[in-house]
Parts: sequence; C-alpha cells; structure tokens
Amino acid sequence: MWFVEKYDEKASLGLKVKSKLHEEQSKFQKIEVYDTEFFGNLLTLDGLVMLTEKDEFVYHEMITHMPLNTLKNPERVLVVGGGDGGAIREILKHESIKEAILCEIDERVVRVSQKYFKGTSCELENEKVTLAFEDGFKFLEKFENYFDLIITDSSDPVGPGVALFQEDYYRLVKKALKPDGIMVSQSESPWYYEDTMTSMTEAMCKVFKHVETYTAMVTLYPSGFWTITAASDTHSLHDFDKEKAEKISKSCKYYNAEIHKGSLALPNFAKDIVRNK
Ligand code: SPD
Repeated sequence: MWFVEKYDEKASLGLKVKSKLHEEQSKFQKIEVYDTEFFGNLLTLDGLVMLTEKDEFVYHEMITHMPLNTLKNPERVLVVGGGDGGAIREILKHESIKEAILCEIDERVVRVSQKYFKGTSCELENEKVTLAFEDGFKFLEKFENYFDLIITDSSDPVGPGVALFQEDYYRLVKKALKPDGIMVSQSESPWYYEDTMTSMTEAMCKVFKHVETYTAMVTLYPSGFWTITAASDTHSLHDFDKEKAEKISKSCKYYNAEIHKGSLALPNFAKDIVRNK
C-alpha cells in the first residue's frame, strides 16, 4: 500500500505505508494518519503531507529558532495553524517565553495529533500554552502591540488557507505585533509555488521594512526545498544571537548557528522569485 501526494498533476511523492490509522472528515478538512514503513506516522490534511514523525523536526526547528534567536528577549508568541504542536514544542525550549498561544481553526487536528503524534504535541498542555480553536484572522483582530513573534504555520494556499498568504492578513499581524516584533510564515517551495512566493513576499514588503526568505530541507514537502519567510520593521535574521543559537542547538537535530547563517543564502532562481534580494 502506498500513500501518494500529487503536485498539481506535475509530479508526485510516494510513501510505503503499513496501514491507515485514522480517517475523518472534520468541519474543515479530511484528516488522515498513516503508519509508514520508513517515516513513522504521517499526518495528511486534504491529502497533503503535513508532517511525519521522522522528519518534522527540520521544519519546526527552523520556523521557530531563526526568529527567536534574532529577538532579544521574546516573551509572547502566537502560532496560527500548527495544530500538531511541533512549533509550540520548540518555542518552549526558550527560557524567556512567558506565553505561547496556538490558534488553530480545527480542534480535530490537535486532538488527532495528541493521539498519534505524542512526541510532536507533547507541550500543548504546558501551563504557558493557551489553545484557541478559532479562525486566525478573527483571533488576530483582538490584539494590538502584544506579541514578540507571530508564526504562521499554515497548510498550503488552497481553500480557506489562501487568506493567510495575503496583504490584509499581514496588516493584521503587524498590528498584533510589538513595533520591534517579527512575523514568520511558511512560504512553500520555489519549484512548485513560484507565484505564491512572489505574491506573498511582495505583499509582505508593502507592510514590513525587512523581508527575508530562508530555506529548510524538508524531505517530504514538495521538492524537499522548502522556504520560510520572515518580516519585521526592526530586525534582520542576519543579526542573531550566536551564543543563544549555539545553546539551543544542543537540543536540536537540524538547527545550529551555521545553519542559521547558511539558510539565509538563496540560489539565484529563488532570489528572482521572491524579489527581496
Ligand atoms: N505542503 C505542506 C506545507 C505544510 C506546512 N505546515 C505544516 C504543519 C506542520 N506543523
């Protein structure tokens, strides 16, 4: 038995599967969990790979530690999406964190992750964490000048997810951030989502002074060449705290101070796509 994710009829990814552990249609999407031969449990939403137990550390370490080691003393973080809890687990490795809010529209993603991805969701019940099962847009409207960091850990820009890749959303994020805060968003692959990457970075540039795209090698996302984009009025990810990065990297499997620097280097074809050279 194989799980196959098709990339718009252009290419596909196949994973050998032992069995399907879970399938449901929530109010928002189809949630499935497979037990794979090589990657441990696999979570898919509407047929798209979100994470496997074996490789999830790459994405979750990179979407959190890059901005957190750039901020001086981050205390309040919001994750929009990310119901599996991987980003929250990494955020809580930082001692300065006082409050981490997870705003996930689909409570079922959290509950399914708590059952089948215990190593990923392990910090969701930490006392510093608040779970809000709400639409990210509406949730953000309640905040002004509050967060040090806002992470958009969304699924791909299809259906309701499209709104999280647009200028109106970035304006709301900016209002909810402190003036010296940072936002990061997963920003897809330059091989398969060229137009999305161009339009989202253009929109971010209208709202923030600094916009920087960096890479993370996520084996099971389309092409394996994945990107995350950071935006801020005051911070560049190049100016990070090397000591803090080295300290946190002791508990990481991908992130370290060299990766922090190196991941900010883009090949020319990707620079052309994001146009924020
Ligand atoms: N093509 C998959 C993109 C998914 C990015 N978010 C995944 C959620 C993991 N926390």
